[in-house]
Amino acid sequence: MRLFIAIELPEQARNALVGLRCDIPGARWVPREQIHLTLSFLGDVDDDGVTRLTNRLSRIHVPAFTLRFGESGCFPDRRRPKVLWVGLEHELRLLDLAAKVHVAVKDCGIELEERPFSPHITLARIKMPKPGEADIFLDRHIQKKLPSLAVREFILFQSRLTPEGAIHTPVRSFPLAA
Ligand code: 2AM
Repeated sequence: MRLFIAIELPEQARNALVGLRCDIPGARWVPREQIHLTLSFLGDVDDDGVTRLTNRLSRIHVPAFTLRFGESGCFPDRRRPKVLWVGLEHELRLLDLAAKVHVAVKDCGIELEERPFSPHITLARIKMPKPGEADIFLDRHIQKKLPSLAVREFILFQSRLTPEGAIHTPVRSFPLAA
């Protein structure tokens, strides 16, 4: 199973993020129902690995928290904007949760890219970006007010790749502490 671990966003937040879409040639906007905050991308994991992982993830203890949106940006940079995203303020409990998820995944023998966690929500991908193409998106974001989000759980998702795009299905959700 191709897996990733993420925080699902409430409808209201997803609607607000959809409101940031703008006309950029070649941009593929993430479908509204798929907008999420990735904590960790695992790739392919076998059935035994999934069982170990769900046991291990269910032992993570982090209290529920609230997230506030931060600045928007693009990867790798404005000259080559391949991924357009909205960032989140660096809430300590989010960083704690991401670190604990990372350790749990590694404890299960699953290899991870050793990239530092950079909290962001991907809204669009551009295959062949041109310099400055994301500027309209980055400017639009400055003018909009986004709601804060209450985070009460994190979710292990399966991602199936199809010619029409990825299909994300929740495998199991893990409630945060009250
Ligand atoms: P991101 O774009 O928000 O960083 C599910 O595929 C999620 O896992 C994607 O939305 C992507 O989140 C993240 N991800 C990280 N590395 C990935 C990779 N190598 N392949 C696919 N998705 C990856």
